[in-house]
Amino acid sequence: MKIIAKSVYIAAVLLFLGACTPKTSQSPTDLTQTSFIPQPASVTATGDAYTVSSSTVVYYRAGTEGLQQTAAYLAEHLGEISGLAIITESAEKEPSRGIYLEISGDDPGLGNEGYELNIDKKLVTIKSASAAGCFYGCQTLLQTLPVKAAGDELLAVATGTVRDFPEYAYRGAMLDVARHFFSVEDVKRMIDFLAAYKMNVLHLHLTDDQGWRIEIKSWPMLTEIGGSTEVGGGEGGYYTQEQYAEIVEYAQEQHITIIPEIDMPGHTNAALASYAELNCDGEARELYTGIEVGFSTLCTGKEITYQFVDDVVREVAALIPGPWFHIGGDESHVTAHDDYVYFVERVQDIVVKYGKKVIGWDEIANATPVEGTTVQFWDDVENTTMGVDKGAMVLMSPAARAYMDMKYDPTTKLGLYWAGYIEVDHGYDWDPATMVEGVIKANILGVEAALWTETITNMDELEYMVFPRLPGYAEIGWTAPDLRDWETYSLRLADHGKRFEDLEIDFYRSSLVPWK
Ligand code: TNX
Repeated sequence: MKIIAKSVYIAAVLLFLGACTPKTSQSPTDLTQTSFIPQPASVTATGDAYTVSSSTVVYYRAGTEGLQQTAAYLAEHLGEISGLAIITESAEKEPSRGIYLEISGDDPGLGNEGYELNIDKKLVTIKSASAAGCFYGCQTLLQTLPVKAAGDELLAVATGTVRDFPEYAYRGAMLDVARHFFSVEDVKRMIDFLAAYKMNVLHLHLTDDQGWRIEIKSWPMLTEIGGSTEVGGGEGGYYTQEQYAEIVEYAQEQHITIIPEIDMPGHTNAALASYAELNCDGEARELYTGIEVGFSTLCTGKEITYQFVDDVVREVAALIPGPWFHIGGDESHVTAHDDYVYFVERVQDIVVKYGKKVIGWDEIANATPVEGTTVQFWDDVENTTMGVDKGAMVLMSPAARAYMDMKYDPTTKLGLYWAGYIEVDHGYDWDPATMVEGVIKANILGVEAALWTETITNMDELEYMVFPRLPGYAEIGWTAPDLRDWETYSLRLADHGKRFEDLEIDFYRSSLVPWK
């Protein structure tokens, strides 16, 4: 009886202790077991753990511009994960404990955007030649933690070192806000998705036959009339210049460049409906809410057209700190070839005049590109190699691999399939440097996955098409091809399923991925 009482007592004490001690069951000690996406260049483990606690401070090297914002970003996210109030502080030198960010250019092996993340029992350091690199190091650190901690879960991170740098300078996604309009809040959520996977460009397809989505103060009817509808006849919408600047700033905080696209001379029905004088016959077109392409063109022979383009480029270029301006140029099926070439050559001079570099869909290679031009490969190999022969760089967006509006398989309700079905493995398993014969890595600026929105009407639908393909495109842009293969990637992607759930991302549960 006495013995029984004693063991009950011991059991009670053990139970009590168990309830008071934070759960360490998840405490990882092998950093190489973390499912990082994109896969870093190198990960080594030292077999211990660092713990985020209420006394954790995110320090940043005093006097380094841009780092304070990144430190604040990390502290905010650590706070959200843990429920703790994590503060930031500047430091004159490396502290002995906490998390410390520093810009230091003495590691040439990492390039400008690379970083080294070093995790010790007491101290985590992230060092890079740039604030962007430190930001990527923060994303790597965040991937060692859950998106949301469960209750009193201990936030432990395995110790070791990650040394990492990107394969391509440009790692982007495109969102078509013309066919269906997406709000400022929606675009910000998309920016968060990109940032989590170290992508650094969001290309906004701002104008098309069905809608004009950016306020142009000198041509106000573009949005008043041209922004008033969308595919299917919904009410459309547009960004004021102030809202657009807000998007640009939000992206900049996460080291993402916004590229505006004004698609011309085709895909311009919304403009042609807004201003009669942009049409060769001087008659305004009806607004269009269908999904045909290739039927509209600006009047390339009229001077007013170039005044219009000059005004639009001037106003939009003034809103963006980034170097690129996208002029579209695709599917101008009703513009005569010579008129098309004449138009593109005049427009590129306007873009250069306002201090920006030209990007256009691969058709623009039919013109003689100005220096610094990038052609975006989507479908036509001949156009793309012609662009390279003429000295342009290439942005890789092969429709058959990187169009997120393509259905996953024949049962996918949303999306199109003119470029084929793109299951998650098919979207992942390709190499930009061997995609187009005659286009080698040195010609390639980077990779961009595109979401056209003829059939995508809201954020849930967007998420379903974007996830889980987007992290794959991020990895193609970031990770060297010899460190990538579908087998190991699919296992890492499976681990990210929990992250998607916690972020309330409505994703496609492909049967090819062994979700947990
Ligand atoms: C082709 S890709 C287009 C777009 C469509 C898309 C649909 C490109 C440069 N043009 O206008 O939205 O297909 O997948």
